[in-house]
Amino acid sequence: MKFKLLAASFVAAMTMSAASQALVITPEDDGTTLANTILGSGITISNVDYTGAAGASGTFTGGNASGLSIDKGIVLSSGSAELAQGSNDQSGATANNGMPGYAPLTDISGFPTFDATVLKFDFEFDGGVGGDLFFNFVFGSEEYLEWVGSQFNDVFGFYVDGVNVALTPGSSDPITINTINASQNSSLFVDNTSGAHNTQMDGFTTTLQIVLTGLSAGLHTMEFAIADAGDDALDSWIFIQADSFSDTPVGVPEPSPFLLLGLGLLGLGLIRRKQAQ
Ligand SMILES: [Ca+2]
Ligand SMILES: [Ca+2]
Ligand SMILES: [Ca+2]
Repeated sequence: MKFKLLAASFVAAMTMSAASQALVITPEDDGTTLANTILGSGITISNVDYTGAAGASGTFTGGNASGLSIDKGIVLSSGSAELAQGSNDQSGATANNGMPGYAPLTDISGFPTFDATVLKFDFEFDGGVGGDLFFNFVFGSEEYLEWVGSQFNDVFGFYVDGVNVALTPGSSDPITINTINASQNSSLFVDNTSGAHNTQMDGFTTTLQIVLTGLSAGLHTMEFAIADAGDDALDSWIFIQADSFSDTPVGVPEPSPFLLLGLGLLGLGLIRRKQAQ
């Protein structure tokens, strides 16, 4: 009898282990819950506003086991959040949500956008002072690799005070499937065509870190937005690390800090130009 119980426990443990070795996504469309999940130290948020189709966003765990190098956090998509779960058994997983696009993302993509999901809030540094802003993310898409270079240029933007700070490291290019892929900025790209990683995404970026230094005291606006481009099919996702939206860097990821610092400086330069206008 005792042996049987042990055996049953062993099977249960094995099952739990298998389940934990993959990305697990729980749908969530409450903007405050989403925002609080990524909120880290030194920052207070308010005025949360979320727009998205049912099931377009969620929280996630098990990212590391699926090759994301971000283990938990939130996911926003241009289709179904849960579809990013593995395995990679389709080349074009899709949810057509019938949602409108988003003009700022259309500007970035260069093509009409559809199925936009937008999370926005105000933030300020604690203590009534200025500070630095950091957060970590991964972008992935079913548009990889077939539709790279086409009008299906799925896109996202991270707008701080109205300026997109999600730029391809070392450049002023936005991050889209046309700017980070197997042939451009390939050191920042993970090709999952083979299904080696337990996620439906055909390709995704390495973990990238946003670095914005020297933000002023007082209220700032933050906006995370993602959309399909060209048509409403073939989902894309952004994964933002839990507790990483902070005044101090969390878990400094690859690639090298040098590239990431360049990203931050470019973003700051854009903000300065905007404020000077
Ligand atoms: Ca869609
Ligand atoms: Ca796939
Ligand atoms: Ca798409």
